[in-house]
Amino acid sequence: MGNSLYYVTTPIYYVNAEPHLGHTYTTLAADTFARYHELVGDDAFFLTGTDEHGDKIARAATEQGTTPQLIADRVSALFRKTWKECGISFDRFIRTTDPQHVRTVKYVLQKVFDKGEVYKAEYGGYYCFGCERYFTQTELDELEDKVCPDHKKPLEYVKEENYFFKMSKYRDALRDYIESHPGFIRPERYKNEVLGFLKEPLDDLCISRPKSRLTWGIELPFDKDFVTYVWFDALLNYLTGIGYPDDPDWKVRWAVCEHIIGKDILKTHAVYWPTMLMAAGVPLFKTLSVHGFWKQKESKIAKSTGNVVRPLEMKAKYGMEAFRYYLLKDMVFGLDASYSEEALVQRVNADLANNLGNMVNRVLNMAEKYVGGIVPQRGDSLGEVHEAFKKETLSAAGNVMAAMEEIKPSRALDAIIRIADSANRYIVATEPFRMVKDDEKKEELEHVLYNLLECIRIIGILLSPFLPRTSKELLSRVGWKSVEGRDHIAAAGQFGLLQPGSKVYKGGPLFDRLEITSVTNDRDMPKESDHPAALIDFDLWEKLDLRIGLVKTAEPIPKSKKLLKLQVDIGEVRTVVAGMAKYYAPEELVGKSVVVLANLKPAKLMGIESRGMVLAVVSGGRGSVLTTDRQSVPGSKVS
Ligand code: ME8
Repeated sequence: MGNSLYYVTTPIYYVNAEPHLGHTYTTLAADTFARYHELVGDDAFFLTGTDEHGDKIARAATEQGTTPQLIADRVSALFRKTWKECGISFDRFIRTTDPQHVRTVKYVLQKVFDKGEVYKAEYGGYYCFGCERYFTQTELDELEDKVCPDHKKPLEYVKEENYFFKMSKYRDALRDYIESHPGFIRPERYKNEVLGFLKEPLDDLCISRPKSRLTWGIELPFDKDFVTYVWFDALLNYLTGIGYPDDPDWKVRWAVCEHIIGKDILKTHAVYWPTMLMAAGVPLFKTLSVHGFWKQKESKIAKSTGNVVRPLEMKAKYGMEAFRYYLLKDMVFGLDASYSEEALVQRVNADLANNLGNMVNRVLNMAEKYVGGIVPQRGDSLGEVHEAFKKETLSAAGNVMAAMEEIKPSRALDAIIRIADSANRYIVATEPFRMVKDDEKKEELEHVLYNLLECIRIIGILLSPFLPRTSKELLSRVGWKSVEGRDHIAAAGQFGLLQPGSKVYKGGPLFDRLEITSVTNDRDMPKESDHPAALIDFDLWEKLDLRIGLVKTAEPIPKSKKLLKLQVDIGEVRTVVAGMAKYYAPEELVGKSVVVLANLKPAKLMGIESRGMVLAVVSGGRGSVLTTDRQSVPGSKVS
């Protein structure tokens, strides 16, 4: 861990339902893992998207009197927008209707067909349109009536000629693989469940649908009368997402791939998918991490049950940070959890408003009142109580890392909240408010406040994967410039990094206390305090050489997700590296009139010398370059 690659995926969601709580949990969990890996210095790539083909969508289109493509476009855009508004840091949003994906699916189908892994046969059986699959005889034997236990809809008897993948022959190889790779499916209970299925004979898998029944799918490259089965199409998104088969780098990302899924799609991911990969001659992904289900009043929360919890409504009501905290804290990864707004309110009030929020408030208040709003001097070792507090604080980083290694985000949050507890106890034990009255205690008072500010800094760093906005806010209040990657996590394992004399900001309460009756009033916690930026002299302003630049060319920088290389005409043509790759396709920037800080010292970024900086703003998760609203001549001075 640290300085390596990481690749995390969510299931791609069907476009027959709008984003709900269940989708949000998985996507938040993946976001937290991606951010955690970035925190420890890994280069993380995070893929999510939508699953758009198949019977389900074709039927929904017929019911709604529209076309599958229109439904897919609308709902896919809604998922994307929802994740953006929830602050989810995905790197790529994939759609199974993307031409690149269609090519990948055809490529793999042809490959397995050529290897003789696929045959044509007639098959009749009971089919669930919700699950998009036939039920096996064993499953049918377990049902009292022929009704799908998940979708509560009668199974339909379907008989037709189709193509089959020889999945049965991989049963032993898969079982051996799972047994010899302990972390392949986790938590353990799901691994055992899969080994349980594999005790029974495995059937071959029907991988096509005749076009006479379904046209909304990817055509088989070897038979134009059929489209491929939705799971054969959908699962391959994980490979398309990293450029398989054309991008030679796909293999390195693939080797570190972690799929995060809910337990409903365990069989497709733990049996269909690895056997498909074996047949296609592709190595297996690294880990399948499976979480349980959120339930509300004893039913699964999903579209079919009608209990829809919409993430953006929760954000508007309670704030995204509060919603994130509750979901990550109250579900033990792997087990089911029950959802209620009462529990959310209680959890957030207890942990964030009372415990963490009050502690931060008290400390920053004291820093302002007793030491003039700056980081005070740290004293030398002043005794047991101080050392014990430092030790407890420093143990948190290790505990968080250990919990995350075991996919226990809830336990990691516990470890962080425990430091806030311990800071509250430290305040009670040392009573800084009494020390202030005693001149002889000045050094100790400063030492206590220094330690408490350090503790806030460490909490701020450790919270970054879980509560990114709170983390930023805490760090900026104690005046900590953020450090990227490996150095960042290292800074959570050390005391004494805050610079005495630097400014701290008290700000308002970090979290409002929530009430269950809160109604929609677009709130987002934590509140960002209005930090006064340091004032500068006119002289300094005059030294800035800001000019209008015309972007002549823009190109991606290999191996960088963030940077683009631009040639900008600012009266002369300069190479400028800009961190805009997440927000713009290179060609979108070409021809734009931008604002360039021309006299910034040259710097090397990814081996390229950048001479200047393009000004931009990131707001609401979207980046935008600054431009002028009338045509200006390249090189004109901005004043
Ligand atoms: O299955 N609690 O898509 P889907 C927790 N397209 N998580 C839940 C949940 C709940 N109550 N309800 C849903 C599909 N989820 C396929 C996947 S992947 C190649 C294709 C989450 O829209 C959970 O992650 O039905 C579950 O696995 C997923 O949503 C199912 O999403």
